[in-house]
Formats: sequence, structure tokens, C-alpha cells
Amino acid sequence: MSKTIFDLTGRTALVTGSSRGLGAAMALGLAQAGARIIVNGTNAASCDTAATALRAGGHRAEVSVFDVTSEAAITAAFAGFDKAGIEIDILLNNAGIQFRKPLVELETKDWQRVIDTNLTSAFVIGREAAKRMIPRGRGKIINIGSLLSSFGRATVAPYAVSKGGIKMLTQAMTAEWAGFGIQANAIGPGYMITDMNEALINNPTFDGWVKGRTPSKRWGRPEELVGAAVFLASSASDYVNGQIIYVDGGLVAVL
Ligand code: GCO
Repeated sequence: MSKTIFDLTGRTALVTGSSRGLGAAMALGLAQAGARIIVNGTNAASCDTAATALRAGGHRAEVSVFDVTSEAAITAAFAGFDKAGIEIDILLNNAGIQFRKPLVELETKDWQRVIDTNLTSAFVIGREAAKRMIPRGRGKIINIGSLLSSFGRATVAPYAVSKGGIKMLTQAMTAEWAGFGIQANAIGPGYMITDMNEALINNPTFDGWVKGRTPSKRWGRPEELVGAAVFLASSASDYVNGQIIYVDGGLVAVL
């Protein structure tokens, strides 16, 4: 298979929430495929550290610090890209939080915070990116869903709702933007080894359940999302639209 089909050289990728975790792993993978990375997060020091590490690996990396729940910060960031002549070719909407509490105990403010961070942000940032991709006739949008885009689980209702919404937002983006050469797709990670899941990993009962419920009998590693991310960011997926690729060890596929 020609390397060029997966080559991201000359492309710029904005990866939200990429100073650590899954976002950092996917950002490194996109960089290794040739993309320039715009590292995003809310903490400037963490973003600078992540960008410095990418540069130390011989990759091109810039930093754009903004809160994905702030429409004003998002529009200002894109105005800054415009002013600097930075064209976002690939948008990876990764930023997300988890908040575990039974529905009857869940406060509306906590519900809203998860929805705003995990779902509304992907709409607002996607809209600003698409406004600039449409005139260019090309663009890649990759939204990070979850196996909870398809399943519910007790105590994580706002997260599951936000990730179910990510699946449908991806399909809505496809409906409106595919005709302009933009491919919008999603990745649905399974149970991955991340800081967000530390409490679950360290819970022997939950750890055992994940290993039993997952056909691959193990937790996933963040770098195992890179293949799907590079595929969806590259020319290899130019006729793939509105899909969610589960990288979950087979969990969603079986009872
Ligand atoms: C949970 C987990 C999940 C996973 C992941 C699965 O509490 O069930 O945090 O949400 O992290 O999102 O795709």
C-alpha cells in the first residue's frame, strides 16, 4: 500500500484536549504521519510541555490555549489562526470530561458541564472549522465518541448522552458538509488506560468486568487509537463519512 495514502505531510491538525491522555497520544500519531499539530488545552504550561515534546521528536507543533466551553475563546482562537495564516485541515474534537453520579443525585450544573465540554464544544469548534474548510473544498473532522455512544451505563448518564450526541452530530455534519469535500467521522474508544479511568482500573471488580466483557480481554492503550485517527485524517478515508469506528477490543460488537 502506498505510504502517500496515509501521509499527512503539509496538513495542520487542531487536536482539542491534547496536552495529555488520548488527545496527546493521537496528536503524536498524527505528527508521526506528517501533520503539524496545534496543541490545545486550558493550561498553558501543560500545552507548552506537550508541544515541546512533539518538537523534540522532530515534529511541528504550535499551541492554542482555549477553553472548549467558551464560544468567545473559540472564535478568538480561530481569528488568531486566520490572522496567522494557519489553515486547520484536520479537526480532532477530543476534549472531554467524565462525571460519575447516579441520576437522582446529579445536579443540573454538573450535567450541563459535561454536555458543554463533551458535545457542545464539538459543535462550536466544528462550525468554526467548517466555515473555513468549505471554501477550500476539503477538510477532515474526527469527533471522539465512546462505546457509550451506543450503550448506557449506570452513573455516567451525561457522559453517555454527550457521546451519543457526538455520534449523531457526526452524522449531522456529514449531511451538511460532505458535499463540500469534508469528511466527518468519529472514533469510539473502548475502556482505555487513562487518568480519567484510574478509579475504574484500580477497582478490582470493575477491572475484572472490563476484562471479562471485552472480547480482547484487556483494557486498551491510548496509542491504539492512532491507526483509526490517521486513517480518518488522511486521504485513505476520502469516501468515508458519518461513521464511528469503535476501537474497543470488540466490546460493542458482542453481548
Ligand atoms: C466509564 C468510563 C467510560 C470510558 C470510555 C468508554 O465510566 O464507563 O469512563 O466512559 O472511559 O468513555 O468509551
